[in-house]
Amino acid sequence: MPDYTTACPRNCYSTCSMLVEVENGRVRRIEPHPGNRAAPGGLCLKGLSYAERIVSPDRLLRPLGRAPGVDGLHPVSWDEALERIASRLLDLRERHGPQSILYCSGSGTKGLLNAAGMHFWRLFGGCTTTYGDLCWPAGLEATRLTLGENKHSAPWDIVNARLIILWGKNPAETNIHQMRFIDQALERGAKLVVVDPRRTESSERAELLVQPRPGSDGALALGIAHLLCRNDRFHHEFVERHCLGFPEFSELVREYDPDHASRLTDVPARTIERLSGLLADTRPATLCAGFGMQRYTNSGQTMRAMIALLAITGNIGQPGSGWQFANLQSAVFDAVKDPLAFYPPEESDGVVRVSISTARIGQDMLATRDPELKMAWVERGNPITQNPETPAVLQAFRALEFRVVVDQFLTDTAREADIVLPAKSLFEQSDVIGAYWHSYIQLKQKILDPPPDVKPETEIYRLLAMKLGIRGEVLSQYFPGPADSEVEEWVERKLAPFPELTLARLREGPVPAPGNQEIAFSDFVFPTPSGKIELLSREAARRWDVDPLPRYTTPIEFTEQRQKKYPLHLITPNTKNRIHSQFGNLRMIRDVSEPLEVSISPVDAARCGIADGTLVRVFNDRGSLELPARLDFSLKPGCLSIPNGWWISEGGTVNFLSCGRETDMGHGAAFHDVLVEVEKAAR
Ligand SMILES: Nc1nc2c(c(=O)[nH]1)N[C@H]1C(S)=C(S)[C@@H](COP(=O)(O)OP(=O)(O)OC[C@H]3O[C@@H](n4cnc5c(=O)[nH]c(N)nc54)[C@H](O)[C@@H]3O)O[C@H]1N2
Ligand SMILES: Nc1nc2c(c(=O)[nH]1)N[C@H]1C(S)=C(S)[C@@H](COP(=O)(O)OP(=O)(O)OC[C@H]3O[C@@H](n4cnc5c(=O)[nH]c(N)nc54)[C@H](O)[C@@H]3O)O[C@H]1N2
Ligand SMILES: [Mo]
Repeated sequence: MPDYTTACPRNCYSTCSMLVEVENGRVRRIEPHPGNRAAPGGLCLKGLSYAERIVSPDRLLRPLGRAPGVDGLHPVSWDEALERIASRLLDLRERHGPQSILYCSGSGTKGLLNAAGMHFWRLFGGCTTTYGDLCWPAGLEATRLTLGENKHSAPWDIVNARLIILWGKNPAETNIHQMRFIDQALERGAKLVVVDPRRTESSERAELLVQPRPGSDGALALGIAHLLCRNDRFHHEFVERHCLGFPEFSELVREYDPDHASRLTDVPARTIERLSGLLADTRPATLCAGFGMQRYTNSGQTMRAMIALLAITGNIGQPGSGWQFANLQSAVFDAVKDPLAFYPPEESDGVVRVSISTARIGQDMLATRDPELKMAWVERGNPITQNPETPAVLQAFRALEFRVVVDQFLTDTAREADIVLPAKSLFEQSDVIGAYWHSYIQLKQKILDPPPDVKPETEIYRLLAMKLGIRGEVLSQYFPGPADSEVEEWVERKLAPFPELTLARLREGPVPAPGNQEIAFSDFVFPTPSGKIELLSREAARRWDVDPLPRYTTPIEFTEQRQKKYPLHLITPNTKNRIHSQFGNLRMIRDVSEPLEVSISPVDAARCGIADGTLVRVFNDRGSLELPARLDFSLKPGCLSIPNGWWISEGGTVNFLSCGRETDMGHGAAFHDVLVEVEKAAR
C-alpha cells in the first residue's frame, strides 16, 4: 500500500508532517512522519480527523447560488456560477470601477498556490483589499523593531533551558508538541513559570503561576526589569556590547517599583520579586510569548518590554535561551518578514487599493467611498465569526450587492453569500508550505483527486479569468492548469532559486529552510538600524507614534468610567480540538469536545447571582451572547473566558462582543481589549 508524505497546512505552530495511506480513493490511515523533529510523536486529533473532514456530509461538493424570489442557497452548475460572477464583475467594473470589489482572504490554509488570488485581481484591473492581520502583527513588529528579525531557535533547543517562561501562551492546547520538549527540560531540572490570567493545562507542572490583570503584562515586565536593574542583576557585558538605549531603559523602569507594578498588574509585589529572582538566578532562560497579551491596544509595547527582560539578562544567542514568538526562517518565498508585509494604506498602488483595516473590517467597509464597496470575494476566511465586532461585519456584508465565498463548509460567512464555491481539501492539490515554530519547508503533496465538482482556487481563478477574456501566458504564469504535472511545474519554478529544495527531496519529507539558524542570533547580528538590540527604538516612535521606550499604557477600553458599567475583562482563547472556526462541525471532534461555556470566577458569579450551569447573558454596548456559565475557581476574578471559533449557527461567536480596533503597532486586532458585564439570561 503506498504511503504518501504530506503536511498539515493549518495556521498552527506544529505544522505536522504526515504519512497517509490511501486505499480505493479513500484515506485509510494518517500517521506522523518521523522526519519532522519538532513534531515526531503523533498528530493531534484535528490531524487525524482529516479522514472524516474530507468526506464529511457537511462538505460543500458543488457551487451554490441564490435565485431571485427563492429562499436560501441552491446547487448551480459551475458554468452558471462563474457566468453570474463574471457578469457581476464586468458590470461593477464598468459602473463603479474595479475597486468597488473587496478581496478578503483569511488564514484558513497556508501555501504558495493559495496566495495566488491577488494576481487574479491585478489581471482584472484592481480591487480593494485589507491591510493588517488578525493574528500576530503586533508581536512580529515588536520583535522586528527590537531584535531586527523574527526568528527563534529550533523547537528542541528548549530542553537546554533552565528556566522556561510561558507568557500568554498555552501550548498544552495550541502547540502540543512543545509540551514534550518542556517535559524533557523539566525532567532535566528546569523550572517552569506561566503568566496567564487563567490556570491552563500548560501550568500543571509550573513552579509559579502569575495571574496578571489582562492587558497589564507590560507593567509586569517593567516591574521585573526595575528589580533586575535596582539589584544590579543585569548582564553588564551583554548590555554594553549588544543593547541600544539601556541607560534610558533603566531610567524608565525606575518608576515601576514592586508596589507600583503590583497596583498596575494586580500581581503581589512578592511574586514580582520572585519572578525577577528566578530570571536573575537561573540561566539560560527561554521566554515563549504566546498571543494572549498580544491582542490589546498596548501589545506592541508590551512585547517590547518582555523582550527587554531577555536582553538585559543576556539570554539571547545561546543554547537554551531566547525569545520564542515567531520563527519565520522558513518564510523564504514570501513577504511576511518584510516590515511592510502588512501593507500600510500608503502602500496602495492605485490598482489595488489597500484601504481597509482587517481589524476594523466592518466599520471600514461601511465607510468606504469613491467608489463604495458593492461586492466582496472571501476565501480561506470566516470574517463574520473571526474578525472583531461581528455586528458591524454582518451589517457591512449585508449592505453589499453581491458576495462570493470560497470555502469547504457552509460557515457563517458562506451563509451570507450569493454564490458559494466549494474549495479543495488539503489532500487535493500539491503546494509548498513553511511554518512559524520550526523551520521546515514541506511539500503538501496531493494524494487524492478533488470530488468531481470541486476545484482548487487556482483553477477557479483560471476559469473565471477566461470568462473575462484573459488568456495566454499572463494567465499560466500565475495559475497552473488542472493537470498534476502543470501544478508540479509551477511548484518547481518556485523552488528553482533554492538548490536544496527539490521536488524529489521534498517528496521524502520535511527539509530545513535554506540558511536556517538552529540557535537564533548565535552570530549576535541584529539587523536593526543600530545593529544592536533596540531597547530604545526611534523607528518604533516614527512608524507607530509610540514612545521610543516600551512605556506602559493602559489598554484603551479599560477606562474607570467604562469599568463601572462593564466590570469584567473578556478573554477569548483558542481550544485544543479546533483551529479557530475550523473542525467544530466534525463528529470526531464533537464527540470529545466540551460545549460552549463562559468561565467565571466564583467571586463574580456570586456578585451576579450566577450558579454553575446557569444560562447567562454576556453583554456590552456592541452585542451580547447567551451561554451556560461554568464556575472556575482558578480563573482570576474580574475575568471571563469564552473560547473563540464557535459559529453563530452553533450558538454564537465571541466577536459579537469585541471591538474593531487595531493594536498599537503592526495593524493587528485588539481582540482582548474588551469589557463586558454578565447577568442571568431572561429565559
Ligand atoms: N475573539 C477572538 N477572535 C479571534 C481570535 C481570538 O483570539 N479571539 N484569534 C484570531 C486569530 S489569531 C486568527 S489566526 C483568526 C483565524 O480566523 P480565519 O483566518 O478566518 O481562519 P479559520 O477560522 O481557521 O478558517 C477560515 C476558513 O478557511 C476555510 N478553509 C480551510 N481550508 C481552505 C482552503 O483550502 N480553501 C478555502 N477557500 N478555504 C479554506 C475553513 O473552512 C474556514 O471556514 O481568528 C482570529 N479571531
Ligand atoms: N488547538 C489549536 N491550536 C492553535 C490554534 C487553535 O485555534 N487551536 N490557533 C493557532 C493560532 S492562529 C494562534 S494565533 C496560536 C495562539 O496560541 P496561544 O497564544 O497559545 O493561544 P491563545 O489562546 O491565543 O492565548 C494564550 C493564553 O493567553 C492568555 N491571555 C489572555 N489575555 C492575556 C493577558 O492579558 N496576559 C497574559 N499573560 N495572558 C493572557 C489566555 O488565557 C490563553 O491561555 O495558536 C495556534 N495553534
Ligand atoms: Mo492566529
